[in-house]
Amino acid sequence: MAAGIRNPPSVHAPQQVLGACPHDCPDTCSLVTTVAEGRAIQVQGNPAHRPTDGVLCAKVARYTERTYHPDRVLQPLRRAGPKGSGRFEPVGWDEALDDIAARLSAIAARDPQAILPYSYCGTMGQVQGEGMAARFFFLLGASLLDRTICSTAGSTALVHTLGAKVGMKVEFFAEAKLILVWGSNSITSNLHFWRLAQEAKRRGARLVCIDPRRTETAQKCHEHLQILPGTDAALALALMHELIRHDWLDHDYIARHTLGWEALRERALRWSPQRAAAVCGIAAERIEALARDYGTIRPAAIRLNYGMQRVHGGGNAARAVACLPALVGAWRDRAGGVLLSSSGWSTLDKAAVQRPDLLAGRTPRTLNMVTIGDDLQRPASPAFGPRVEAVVVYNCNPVAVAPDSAQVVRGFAREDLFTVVLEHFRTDTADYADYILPATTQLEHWDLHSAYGHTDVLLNRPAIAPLGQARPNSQIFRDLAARMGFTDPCFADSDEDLCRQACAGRIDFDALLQHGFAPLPVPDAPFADGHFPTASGRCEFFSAALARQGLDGLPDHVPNHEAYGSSARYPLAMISPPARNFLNSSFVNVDSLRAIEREPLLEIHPQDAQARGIADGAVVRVFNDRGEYRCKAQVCERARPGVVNGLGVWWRKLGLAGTNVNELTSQRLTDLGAGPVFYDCLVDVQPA
Ligand SMILES: Nc1nc2c(c(=O)[nH]1)N[C@H]1C(S)=C(S)[C@@H](COP(=O)(O)OP(=O)(O)OC[C@H]3O[C@@H](n4cnc5c(=O)[nH]c(N)nc54)[C@H](O)[C@@H]3O)O[C@H]1N2
Ligand SMILES: Nc1nc2c(c(=O)[nH]1)N[C@H]1C(S)=C(S)[C@@H](COP(=O)(O)OP(=O)(O)OC[C@H]3O[C@@H](n4cnc5c(=O)[nH]c(N)nc54)[C@H](O)[C@@H]3O)O[C@H]1N2
Ligand code: SF4
Ligand SMILES: [Mo]
Repeated sequence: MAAGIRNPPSVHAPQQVLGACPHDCPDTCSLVTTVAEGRAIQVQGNPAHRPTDGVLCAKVARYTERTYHPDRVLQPLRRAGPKGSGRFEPVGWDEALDDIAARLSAIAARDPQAILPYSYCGTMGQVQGEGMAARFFFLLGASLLDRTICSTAGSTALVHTLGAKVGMKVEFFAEAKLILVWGSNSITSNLHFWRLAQEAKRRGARLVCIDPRRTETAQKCHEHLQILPGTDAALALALMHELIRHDWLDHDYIARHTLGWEALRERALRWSPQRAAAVCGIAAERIEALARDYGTIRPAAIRLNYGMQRVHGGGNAARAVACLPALVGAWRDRAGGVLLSSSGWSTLDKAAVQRPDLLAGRTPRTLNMVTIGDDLQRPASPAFGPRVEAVVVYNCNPVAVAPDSAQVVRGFAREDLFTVVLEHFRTDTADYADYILPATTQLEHWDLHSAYGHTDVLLNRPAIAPLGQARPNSQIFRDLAARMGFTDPCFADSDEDLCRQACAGRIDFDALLQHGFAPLPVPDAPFADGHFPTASGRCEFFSAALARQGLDGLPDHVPNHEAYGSSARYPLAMISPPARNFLNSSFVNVDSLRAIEREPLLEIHPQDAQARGIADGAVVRVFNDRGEYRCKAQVCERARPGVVNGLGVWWRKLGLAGTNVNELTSQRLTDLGAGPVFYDCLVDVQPA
């Protein structure tokens, strides 16, 4: 039994254990796991938790299938073939940890910045995410990782407009009369919001979806504006143009609670619906009609989601959309405003858990996780610092999910790179490891969660003992710390201690122990009277902070790096949003879920397919200068003409020819937040 786990659950009496879904999903569901004879037999949604409402998505409803999967890595493995061959031999924990600690210590003696932690949100937990791991890498003085791979364009935009990653309380969407579902396939990736939107619809609300793909969500809305990828700012500015022209503005709210109105007004007046229509690839009348809805229906709520910020201008686009509610005074109503993320409401004490003070004044370099492909291949230089000699990967599968896979693979294939991967499975990334260390799943460890799509904190208690020799991430870092001679007492804290430290003086831990969740203190209509958490206290249409960085202080349309158009080098724009039954690259190896998705698909409009002689169901070659990807064509009107949808994110080794859609995506960055541009990518397609 790992030292970090106290109160191991009884292995005899059948019982129900309260937990939290660990996945990178806005819904952060409260879980009830039924355990009999020490075995988890069912994972269900907690009916007592309002945001969960007793319902789980299809993926996590099958959590036991993932936990007891025959392919779980249940003992440490050491590489026994060339990098990437996937050949491994079992090794004891002590031998593995001794060797890893010795190798890392030797590198650290030269320069600890040559060691790079690489992690993301395989679990969103405060403890098994950047908990003990953060303590370990801060004390070591390793390179810092800028965790940008998902949301930094949009979150930086929110910070520079509303002041923080905050917005409407999700439950009040049920009371809205107009809901814009903007860059979100909610049925797939935000199911519990969608249930609220359905409730609003039953009460007469109008639903409008803004998405280049005709998703299952778009089909169920009253209107669908099928814009070209990366054109949302043009649309938002044209909506402002119409709000101004028809005087559908809340002048009192604008005067008292916003900053930079005159300048924004001037900018917006340059964006007639006709001009925006040409950029967005839709009819101007559709923009005028949407402006009329937004200017005249109360309360009006916008569920903005991260799908619209994975393009060059993603930050500006999110800023433009985040300005809209202030213009019409939508914030006055608790069912009005915008929600992209609620994570900024969290009061959890992250510093107590992560202990950045262990850096003790050192300022290691920071590497952006989006450019891992190039960075692993960079030689030492004064600008870059030391060559990366070791990578410790946890909660992440970069070989599958990071852009420009050919470069990522070349980096991880370096024979002189020492790679340790903490994992549940032999993922595409684990195949490149020198050591794979078996990690516990959410059913086997303690953790604490806040959410980015609602405003509760959840506690996850272990429901079962760790399977095989698996250990929690936290314990693996404790074990390494001990072997590397780290004597700081913080490495003796148990996982439950870490949960309590994050809550101390902020969240009632006894309530968490008893109910599994507790609410954060968030007002119902947080900006009804302004009081935005910006420097000015106002909604900042004009951001002095951005202007000081030499950037545009106002939101504008920033065209894609690889903009769709007749002069472009490749003729089709490709987006790669998630397949419904996978969560990023998680669950791709769960047979019952993969059976639903069948094989990697590229949706292509009949017109584009016909022009290329592509039949429905044919295997196609999708390509650009970065690489080539084979998958099956689905000729359908989910794709608009000129745009193909390559559903993600498959494991390369479970695809048709050993690659996935990220073979085609680029390592370029967004305008704000240095995020990835997965949906800013030109390709062509041919029958294979
Ligand atoms: N089932 C499932 N659920 C998930 C995930 C998953 O992989 N599978 N992933 C989780 C994670 S990590 C995240 S970050 C969230 C992501 O969830 P969302 O933030 O909703 O993002 P996506 O699903 O990537 O994209 C949402 C929609 O944006 C559309 N889109 C693409 N480009 C543009 C554009 O330029 N403009 C506009 N307006 N729309 C665009 C896509 O077609 C897609 O339908 O979901 C989480 N939930
Ligand atoms: N083309 C394209 N690429 C994308 C996206 C896209 O829409 N299109 N989406 C992007 C987005 S939004 C995101 S957030 C990233 C996500 O990318 P990742 O953060 O890599 O997410 P996953 O692919 O789910 O991989 C998480 C891994 O963590 C492991 N894991 C889970 N829990 C634990 C644990 O407790 N301990 C350990 N050691 N391991 C654990 C899982 O087994 C899984 O292999 O992908 C990005 N990549
Ligand atoms: S993935 Fe999302 S919807 Fe599914 S159980 Fe987890 S939090 Fe809930
Ligand atoms: Mo994400």
